[in-house]
Amino acid sequence: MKVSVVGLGYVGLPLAIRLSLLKHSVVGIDKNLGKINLLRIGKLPFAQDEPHLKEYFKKSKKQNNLKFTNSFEGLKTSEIIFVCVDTPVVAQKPDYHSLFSAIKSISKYLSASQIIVLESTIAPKTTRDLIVPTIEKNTGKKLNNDFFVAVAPERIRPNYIFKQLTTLPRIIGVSQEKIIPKLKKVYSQITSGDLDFTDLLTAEVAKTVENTYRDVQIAFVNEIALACEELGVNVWEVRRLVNKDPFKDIHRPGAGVGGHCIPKDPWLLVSSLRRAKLNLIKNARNINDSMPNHILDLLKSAIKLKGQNLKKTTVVVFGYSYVEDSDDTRNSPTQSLVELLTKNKISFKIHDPFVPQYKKIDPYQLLTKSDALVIMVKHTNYKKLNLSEIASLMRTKIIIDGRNLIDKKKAEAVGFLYKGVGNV
Ligand code: SAJ
Repeated sequence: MKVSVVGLGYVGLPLAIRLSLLKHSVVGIDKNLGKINLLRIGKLPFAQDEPHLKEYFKKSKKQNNLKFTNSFEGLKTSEIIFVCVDTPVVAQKPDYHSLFSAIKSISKYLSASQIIVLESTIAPKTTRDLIVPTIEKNTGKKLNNDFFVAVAPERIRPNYIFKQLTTLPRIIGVSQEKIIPKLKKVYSQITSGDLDFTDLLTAEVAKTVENTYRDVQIAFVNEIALACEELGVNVWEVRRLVNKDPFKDIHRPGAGVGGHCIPKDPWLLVSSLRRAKLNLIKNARNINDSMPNHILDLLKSAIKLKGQNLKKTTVVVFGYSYVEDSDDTRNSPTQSLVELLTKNKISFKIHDPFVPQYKKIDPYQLLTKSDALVIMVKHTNYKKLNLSEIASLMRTKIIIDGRNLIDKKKAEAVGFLYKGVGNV
């Protein structure tokens, strides 16, 4: 089948490669010419460490059935146009600049009976109230006569992209049932997971709800962590005991919630409503967004306990990406912590083994003569840290553990003052 993928990011590029390996004729479109030029010469513009991405990209290049371009003209002959552009949230409201720029460019070349599939996560009612009217206005075509629309929200996570793309079930909302067979054909090739067909609005709601649900679950355990700190118990032991109950699944407390999904999807859901207040959901967002502040509070109390002057303290922050073993820094909690440290005039250095600007310097060198180590991301590399060596290098021995990376007793055994989220 001839298909196009618009937006070649963490979602679109793997999808385009997957479709090419499935022998479709694919046009990969992105307005960023720099990215297109890199892809044309077989270079990955991002996620170089993503499992399988390099290998599958190379394989797909050999097949010569995936063309990269910044022109939308190539989609004229596509039966399906997958839209995978970013849909960020700014000040708790959807920012659809990329989405509308893509929709307008697609409209210029839309021909007959094409299916536009929205894989980007969008607020409920966006397709019906914004996207379809924009296409009809720009083309004079009519939905379900001249073109069709589907909402098939992506379900991938950096570091597990191909595993999730090829196995997770997919929700597919359709503008008309007659496009189900064609979508069933292509998506049953993409993933071995169930395909659940529904209407456009239900698909939009289900996607925003699934990530909102996760955000509330994480906020719950972050709040329990604060309670455990006050009560003087270890939240991780409480979590272990509670999760022995097979019907419980308490998530992991930590230094905050980042990424391109969880922090924004609750606001997409909230933005679609006029009456329902969703107070629990808004509070959960605020709790998760406050965790970097809590990290700062733990740091300040540790420095005070050690009788140090905050302004003369050097802090080393481990982890800048939003999640372990990934270079993806979107909405990273460490970004918020850095702003707080700067505001409090606390000098800091950052290390991250995956993020280009922070991976070059040796972490032990960075820690030399520093006063506090703040762990924000549980990168696998950090699990091999030599605690006694670090203790001998640091000026003041403080560890603030935002991800339960370090064993508190082992840290204290080599002289650290250890404070972890939910385990102080
Ligand atoms: N986090 C916690 N505690 C947890 C889980 C995550 O603090 O118990 C933090 C992480 O450190 C990170 C953020 O939340 O900063 C998001 O982590 P995530 O594991 O949810 O990873 P995401 O953002 O890539 O979430 C995606 C979502 N998938 C899609 O949107 C398709 C989410 O619905 C999945 O549940 C998640 O991947 C997953 O579990 O794979």
